[in-house]
Amino acid sequence: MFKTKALHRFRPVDRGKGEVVKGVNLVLYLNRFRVCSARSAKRIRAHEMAYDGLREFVSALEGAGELKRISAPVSAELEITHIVDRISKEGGPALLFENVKGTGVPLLINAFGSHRRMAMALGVDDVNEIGREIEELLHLPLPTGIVDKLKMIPTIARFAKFPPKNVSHGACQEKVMDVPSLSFLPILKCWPQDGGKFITLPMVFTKSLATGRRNCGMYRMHVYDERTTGMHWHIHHDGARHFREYKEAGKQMEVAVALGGDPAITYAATAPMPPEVDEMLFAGFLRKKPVEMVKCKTIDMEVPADAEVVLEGYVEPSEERVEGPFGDHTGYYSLSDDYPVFHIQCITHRSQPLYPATVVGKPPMEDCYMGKATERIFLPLIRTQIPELVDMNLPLFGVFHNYAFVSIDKRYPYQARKVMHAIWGLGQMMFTKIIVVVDRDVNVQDVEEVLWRVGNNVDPRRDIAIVDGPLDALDHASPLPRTGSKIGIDATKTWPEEGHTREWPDEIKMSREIIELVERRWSEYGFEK
Ligand SMILES: Cc1cc2nc3c(=O)[nH]c(=O)nc-3n(C[C@H](O)[C@H](O)[C@H](O)COP(=O)(O)O)c2cc1C
Ligand SMILES: [Mn+2]
Repeated sequence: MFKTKALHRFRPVDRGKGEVVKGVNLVLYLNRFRVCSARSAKRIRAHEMAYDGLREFVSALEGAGELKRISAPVSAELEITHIVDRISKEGGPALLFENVKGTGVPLLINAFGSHRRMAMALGVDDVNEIGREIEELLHLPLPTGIVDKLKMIPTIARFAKFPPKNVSHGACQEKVMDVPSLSFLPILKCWPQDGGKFITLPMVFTKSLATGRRNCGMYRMHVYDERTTGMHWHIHHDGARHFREYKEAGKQMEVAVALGGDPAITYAATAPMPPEVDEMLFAGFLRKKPVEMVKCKTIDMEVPADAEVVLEGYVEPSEERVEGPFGDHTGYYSLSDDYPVFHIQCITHRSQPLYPATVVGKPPMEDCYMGKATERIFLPLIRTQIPELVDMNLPLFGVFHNYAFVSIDKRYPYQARKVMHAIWGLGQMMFTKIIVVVDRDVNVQDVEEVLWRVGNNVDPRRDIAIVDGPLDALDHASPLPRTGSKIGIDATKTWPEEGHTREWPDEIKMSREIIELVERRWSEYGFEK
């Protein structure tokens, strides 16, 4: 009945037994790394996964038949978008546009745009490997006494290899522009009604005024002129949180933007890390090698040394400008709104830079695969908060925040409700507009199966929870920006304790003996095996 979908590749990660550490905070969990049993130590990936910059990744893609070079001249206005859109919908390769009209800089796009390329970007065969590794680390026993704590030291030392490392030189600073100008880059105007050109794969670096801690988030940048862009950090994100500190203090805020580098670093900028956890630490963990950071030329900020291009500048505490509209990953234009403004005072770059970009639009596009990697990598961390969670599917068409299909090991009445509320209280999962909860044996990666269960198992009045709360800034249906309602659908088997006193029928299943008998006799009936 249920078709096999590409998503089937994402099978649930086997759940280990043992103690689950509380807290999604990566630093906490890195710091709590406990006694590492010899068995687990062996299973932790030991080889290096790091790419020495974006070019090495391009070579790897090319070697794997995952890259197409396009030498025909193309325009950065709309034309590239439509090519990439067609290629994305066909499940095609990464594209390297070598001749973008008006600039001498080649443009790399769709480099993350498949499950395979996403895995390659993180140096694994399958992103589930990273999920499993985190799962194992989380299930190492917690230290109980002083001896156990001492035993942890070698484990911590092992992770100490991965924090970012400051270096004095970086390829990203081979050239310093005399007069900074964005005009040398093939920046895209993505969709017809876009408010202008947008930098679409930027790693935006900021520091907290209060703690000095670094953040790196991916926030698209509307180009106003050669030296000025928008700074589209949504209010729920860490860049905006840092900005509020500067705004309250009435201080100018230094910001650096890096483009390119090891794709694991770019991915880390998109990952929903808890506040105050350095994405560069996470990138180091992913690539099994510290991220090398180099100090900016004009501001007190460090950026990945292997980046292609770095923009250095500042954001004024009270300046705002209209940002957008922008054809967004929801498949709709996100409405224009007032956002802070980024002033570029210095640009450094490699001597022959490569410009990384993406186009978002109606799914599936490149960002969907980044989202899917996040789903797999963060599942074990989410389980530390929601231990009954068996599997989770954030379907591509759900654009990260519209839908979550989750299966749970239900052990008490109303547990599905508890899970919904836990999801709505969990970091960026709080934006999930529609949550469907099913029992543990349901394959949430099969959307048809989920909808089949919903149809059969739900009594709408009883099984639906509607709550008010924060929503993603991109939600255009909510009555107020960033605020509206969310729905949870409990499609688990309803128990008598939940008010269902009628009998609940069993699902139809054939007995094992008959299945085996028919299997044995299949060719005898005249069917092909
Ligand atoms: C291609 C792409 C574009 C994105 N654009 C934005 C954006 O313009 N503004 C924003 O706030 N988040 C954007 N995001 C999401 C954030 O990067 C993501 O939520 C990240 O976890 C934020 O990091 P932070 O929690 O450190 O702020 C984008 C993500 C991707 C993959
Ligand atoms: Mn962050």
